[in-house]
Amino acid sequence: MIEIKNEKVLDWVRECAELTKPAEIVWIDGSNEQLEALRKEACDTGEMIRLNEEKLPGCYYYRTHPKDVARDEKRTVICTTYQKDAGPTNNWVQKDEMYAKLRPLFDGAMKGRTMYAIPFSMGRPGTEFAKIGIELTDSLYVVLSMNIMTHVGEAVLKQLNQGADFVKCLHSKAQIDAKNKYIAHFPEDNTIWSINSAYGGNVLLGKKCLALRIGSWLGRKEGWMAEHMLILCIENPQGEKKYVCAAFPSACGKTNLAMLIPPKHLQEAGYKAYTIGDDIAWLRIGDDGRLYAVNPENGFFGVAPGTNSKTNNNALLTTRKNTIFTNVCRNLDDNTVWWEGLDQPAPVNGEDWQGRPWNGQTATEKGAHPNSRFTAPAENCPSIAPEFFTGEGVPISAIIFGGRRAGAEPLITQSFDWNHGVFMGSKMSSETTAAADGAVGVVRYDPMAMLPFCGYHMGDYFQHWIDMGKKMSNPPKIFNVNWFRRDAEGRFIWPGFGENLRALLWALGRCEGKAEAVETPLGYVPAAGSLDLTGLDVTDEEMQEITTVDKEVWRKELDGLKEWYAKFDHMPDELIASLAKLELALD
Ligand code: SAT
Ligand code: MN
Repeated sequence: MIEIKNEKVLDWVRECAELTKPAEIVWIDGSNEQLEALRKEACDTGEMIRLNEEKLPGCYYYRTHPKDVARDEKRTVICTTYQKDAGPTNNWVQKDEMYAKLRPLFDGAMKGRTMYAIPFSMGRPGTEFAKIGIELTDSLYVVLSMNIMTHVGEAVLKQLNQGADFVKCLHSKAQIDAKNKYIAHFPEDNTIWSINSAYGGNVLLGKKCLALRIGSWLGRKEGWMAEHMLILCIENPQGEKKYVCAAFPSACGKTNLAMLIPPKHLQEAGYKAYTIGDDIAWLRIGDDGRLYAVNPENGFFGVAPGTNSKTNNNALLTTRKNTIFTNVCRNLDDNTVWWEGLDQPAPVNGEDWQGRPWNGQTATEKGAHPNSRFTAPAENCPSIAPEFFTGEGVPISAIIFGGRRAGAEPLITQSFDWNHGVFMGSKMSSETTAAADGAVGVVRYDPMAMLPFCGYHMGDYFQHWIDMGKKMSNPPKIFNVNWFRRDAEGRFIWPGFGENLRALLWALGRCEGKAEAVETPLGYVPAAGSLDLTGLDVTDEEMQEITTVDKEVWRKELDGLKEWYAKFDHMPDELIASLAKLELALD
């Protein structure tokens, strides 16, 4: 391994080691030899289980503490000098106070353990978008997962030795003590401290912590954007490639949309879809005045339940090798994995996500946790785009916002312009999911799907969106979608999954001034007949229901929206104006 000579790095690692007192420090260079040895060690200690080598080569099973199975938003904190910089939607603790509170918890937390130092890059090392981090951790699961999710290897070590700046990420699973769990961000210091959790979103610090919370802070400072968005490439029969970004809250189908397989008749017509990212996009303005996106990650941390050959065959195939499964159900007969919604028979001789005997024929409880996950290399994905491997940005034609709402929000709405699109994002709401601790199915505002991930004052964040719009001569068009409308019986009206391409093609049609639309108070919705419904089992009445704006419903929504806006001590004038315009249009 290349020896680290960067004094700043060495000083910081020494400082963290003095605090956490590990028995030894091991640097991770990303070599397969080292990783193989660590995988073996993780299996020897029982931390991980090696799965069936023929059916799932290179795959491992991992289980977290039953109370440590999702992101913990209550324990996620933004620590700045002044509260005004964290804003009304973040948990805030004054940064010096937080260091003082956390230091005793980290003191000796790694005693008798190994501290692994993982230099990593979000974004391909050396590209314009890339940012380096170093995560110090006492968890082998974190080491092995970071190796899948981020870019680890010599290129990063070389950059550090050339003096590259880095985000300081410190993690200790400590005692997995829920009462002392904190995921603390110090954006003013480029620092993240996470303790007493071993769940992905709380501990793979390159992901939500660096690429979104610290990233959004840096993006505002440096003039770019860090967003909770998938990136998808759609190729038309003429071979033209168009790129879209889409922001949905956790566990609302980003991975499925990112890996969508076009409906048969569109495939036959020559449409193709390619995956660039499924969770995070970093966006910059190009010299041509367009917005360019990269996926800073190197793997997928996807929700397992519900993934099957029909909903997302590409994801399923992605997980057939070199994947870590967390909190799914294990089939003891052939040492493979299973989850609810998988189109394979449930094991009769299984072990549930908590390690208890589980029989798919008699079980009354779930075999896999609803937020059980796979951590899989992006290169495994059959639909991965060549652009993913260059790390250069792709020009974005459309930005899609979307939440999970049984009513109110139409299937697809186009904003009147960029600023109105920012308003659309600011009013996004969605039913909560198992991806975060707490109740499931409660509607909450989740602007741009960034409520849990914006590292600063959300009013300033909206302003940053407005400002970015001003700097672009050719900004993406902005849309809002809702795949989750339900009928009176509670059934989903829109088929979703691959069929969502139909709505995206309408959106791309709008970008080219082709598809027909009708103006409503919320924006433009598809005119009757403008959305391709070939072969779909949706009636005209149902289409009508999901593409019209119910003014009565929206007058009630407006009350909630005003309350939501009132939370902010400042909001861009452009958004206040859009809200007023909506109110007027609903009258
Ligand atoms: O658990 S993660 O935060 O990494 C995934 C998600 O909730 O979006
Ligand atoms: Mn996410």
